[in-house]
Amino acid sequence: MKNILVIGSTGQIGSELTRELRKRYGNENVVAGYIKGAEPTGELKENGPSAECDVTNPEMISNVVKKHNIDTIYNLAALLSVVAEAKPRLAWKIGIDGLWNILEIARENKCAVFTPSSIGSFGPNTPHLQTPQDTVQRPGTIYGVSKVTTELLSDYYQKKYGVDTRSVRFPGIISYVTPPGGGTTDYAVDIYYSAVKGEQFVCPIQKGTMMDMMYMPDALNAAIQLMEADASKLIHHNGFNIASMSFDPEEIYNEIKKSKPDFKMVYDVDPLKQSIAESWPDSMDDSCARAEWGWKPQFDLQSMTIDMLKHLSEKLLK
Ligand code: AKB
Repeated sequence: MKNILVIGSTGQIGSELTRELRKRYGNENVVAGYIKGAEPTGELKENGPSAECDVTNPEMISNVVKKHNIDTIYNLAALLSVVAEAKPRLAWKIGIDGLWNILEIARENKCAVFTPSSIGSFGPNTPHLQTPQDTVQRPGTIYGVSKVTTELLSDYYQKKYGVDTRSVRFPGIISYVTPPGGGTTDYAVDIYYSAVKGEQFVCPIQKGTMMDMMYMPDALNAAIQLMEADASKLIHHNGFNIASMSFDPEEIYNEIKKSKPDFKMVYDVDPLKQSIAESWPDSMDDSCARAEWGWKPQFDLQSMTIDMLKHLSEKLLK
């Protein structure tokens, strides 16, 4: 039996991950952790337990872990890449001081911990094509610095204290449920909203800039499947490359145009987003995740676009 705590349960990934975990493990066994000002509402609040859980407050987390007898923590508290550049100290406080708090509590209470890393953990001198699992990681953003530290600190707790830490490097995640906020890959979500609303899309990323992306159902499966994987088969523990599709703005635009032929896109490149995007991989080699725990994505650009347009139309044009 699992007792799970999702920290950051009202965010882009957290809101859907909490729902999926409740489906698989039972509503009452998954606690939706939130911070003041981002309380769960609707189904997330009503279907199962929730608790205030601020990663910067170790006593608060420890009390929640003990009260609910938690054995697995999904730690999704983080600032995304663009917003982190504006608030580097806060990004570190949440991402790293917060992670330290969680790892200490996990050590004391024997919890497994999932803390996502990102394609942002790579930098300009990482090989950009089919980026290998183990390669140069010298990012130039505070987001990247904190993600490399996340991987290393999680590995350290695994080796030194035997805490069962695991993580993947998420690409840009695309979903129609909760919008992301402050990321470099957000354009690949925003473009679908414009297409469905019948508005022209102003793209902040230059034509030809490739980035890895993933549809939310695959991202959720990756997190849960890795946490369920047989530990004896894992050679890596943290920072698994996972990949399903890689495209530039023209490719996603042209895919949407197959269903929305009148859709228009123009460019107004944001220099910060563009410089971050250029420093990230064009495509990742995820063969270690496939070999060690059976990672296999379901969606490509075409099937994701059909599903996104269908669900967003239902949501926005009711
Ligand atoms: C971001 O753009 O900051 C995130 C990420 C790829 O980690 N979506």
